[in-house]
Amino acid sequence: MLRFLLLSLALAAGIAGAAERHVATLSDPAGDDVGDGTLLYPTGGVLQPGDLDLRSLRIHRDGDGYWFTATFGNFIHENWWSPKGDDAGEFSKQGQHRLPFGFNLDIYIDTDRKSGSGNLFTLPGRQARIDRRYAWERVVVLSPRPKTMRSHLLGKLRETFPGRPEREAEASIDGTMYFAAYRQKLDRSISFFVPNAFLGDSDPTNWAVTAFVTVAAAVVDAKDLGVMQLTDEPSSSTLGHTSTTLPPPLIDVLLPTAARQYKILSSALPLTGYSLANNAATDDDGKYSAEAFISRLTGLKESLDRKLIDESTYKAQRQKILNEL
Ligand SMILES: [Ca+2]
Ligand SMILES: [Ca+2]
Repeated sequence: MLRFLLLSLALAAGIAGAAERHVATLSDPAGDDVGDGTLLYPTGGVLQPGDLDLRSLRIHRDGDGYWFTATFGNFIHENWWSPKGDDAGEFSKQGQHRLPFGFNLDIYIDTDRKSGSGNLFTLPGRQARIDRRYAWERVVVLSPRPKTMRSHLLGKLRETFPGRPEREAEASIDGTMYFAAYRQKLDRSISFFVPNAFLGDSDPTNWAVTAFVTVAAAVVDAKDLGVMQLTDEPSSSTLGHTSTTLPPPLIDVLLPTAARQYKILSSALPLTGYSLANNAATDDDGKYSAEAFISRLTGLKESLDRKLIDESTYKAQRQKILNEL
């Protein structure tokens, strides 16, 4: 109770913002909430264009930590979902949860700005990799089910390394991943708090962030980890697409232009982000580079080493990448 009270106070203080300092405001175009440009929304009409259309990400800080504020195209509405999904497309409220919002926002933070230093993988279910130039040290995840996400990841670690002490497994997650549990919605915006203890003492004006929005799905395992996946035809519980190859299930990537987002996602290029120092994204509109190619293979190997994918998936995906040469 005391912890809750203190956090409530922290929230109130953050919103009041007496001593807050602006770090950066990064903008994203309107109307690009279609991933690679070909995504089709689930049937049933629960999710509407604009709901997941990221417009800006603002970062500011106070004495205790950082506030991230994401603004979307539409009013952020509650969602109902069945704990195990609902392929029939019938949303009975019986046995369903009410969620405060229906999306996930992953923010991968490159705190040292050294190319290739840090992680290139993204959390399970995102089906994407991060460009070497944005290799990250910390990831902040906004999800309607933060605790469940963390516990599924922890379960996966336990399963992979059964002899490992529990504390060690928890520390390996909590040192690099933060599932934001304290957030406030206001119309089209949602703010969430990340403590200094997690982000360390690096200079935030030197960071770069790679961020994207996915549709929240029931967090039933560590494979999709709460991200709605794609099938060729959309259903009530999957996204569809009209591309010739299966795009990743990312709805909106934080980038200065829609063209760059479509290019990256349709070419399966590693994701790039925004540098906070100059409010710009690296200009990577050039051709498919050798570095991007190596980054894809490295990211894939990393996923295998971390037991996020199995050997057969690794081999199949590796072959797919090699075939593009
Ligand atoms: Ca957008
Ligand atoms: Ca975008």
